[in-house]
Amino acid sequence: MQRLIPALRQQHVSEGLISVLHTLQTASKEISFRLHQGALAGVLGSTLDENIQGETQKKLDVLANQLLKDMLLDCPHVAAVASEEEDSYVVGAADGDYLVAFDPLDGSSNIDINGLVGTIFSVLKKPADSDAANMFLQPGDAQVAAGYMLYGPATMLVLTTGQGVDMYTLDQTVGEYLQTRSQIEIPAETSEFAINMSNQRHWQPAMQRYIGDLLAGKQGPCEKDYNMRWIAAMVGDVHRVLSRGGLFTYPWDARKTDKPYKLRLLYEANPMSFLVEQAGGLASDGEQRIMAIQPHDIHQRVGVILGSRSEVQRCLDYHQD
Ligand code: AFP
Repeated sequence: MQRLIPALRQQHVSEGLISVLHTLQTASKEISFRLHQGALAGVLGSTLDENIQGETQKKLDVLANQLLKDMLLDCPHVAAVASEEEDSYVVGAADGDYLVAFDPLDGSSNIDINGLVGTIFSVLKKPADSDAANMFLQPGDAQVAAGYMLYGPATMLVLTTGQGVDMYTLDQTVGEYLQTRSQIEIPAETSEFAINMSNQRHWQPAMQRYIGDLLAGKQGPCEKDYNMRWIAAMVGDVHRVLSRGGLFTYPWDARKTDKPYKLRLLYEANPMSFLVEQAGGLASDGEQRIMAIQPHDIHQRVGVILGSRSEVQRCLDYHQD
């Protein structure tokens, strides 16, 4: 099985970008180790602090964020980083040519129940012209690499540099990511969907109609029975979609008038959309491709409908009607 760096060189990825990706995978090994120590590492539970999202920070959120920030800012190719856990971006190497946006530990609410969590990352080129304040505000189509590390029974790295999606599994005996699946293709059809059903009464009518028709099964307009999964960690749900197909959505809902969306564009929706499109799926906010959205803020949130092409299109058709 091929190791990560030779596989990236075989794809003619630049040495600068390889250096950034190598830094990310190195940080992930430390995060994986601490997570797999669980309570023994004394890092479970919450801090007394809140992040800019107004969310209580878990100890591992802070640890993962600090580790990734320190290591990336020590990489000569990284000009700046943006993190879910940081109010604003943090400047790195003056002549670095890459920007890295990341969610250090997606699925934090799963940490204390030993559930799936992961690190999501998105890599952009530092624009030559724009002023520093707006350098991260690039559409997802501008990404040069994206992926996630999934800290599950196996620690996995799933990655695209625009040449398809490859999956690597961490061989704990030698501390190397080895390629275990390459050129992932998401099945166009599926009978599996992922949504937090407890929000059903708060969705827009189109999503209520769509999900209602899925639940109607064989006797309904979809003429087949569906299964449902909800990991409450986007990284776990998207990994299932990449691995066997499915539709994942976190749509608009009316619970908080000032915050109708949950998922963040720059370091959740865009990187996952890059992976899904590279694997032959669709990723939309309900009206347009997610990667076509022009960001206005590094922490902006967006609706997400992604996965198997035919099923996402069916959902979008309900939103067109
Ligand atoms: P946390 O990181 O705060 O646990 O949120 C995870 C997440 O952003 C995304 O990974 C999940 O898909 C979604 O939120 C789960 O949200 P609900 O807890 O509302 O189901």
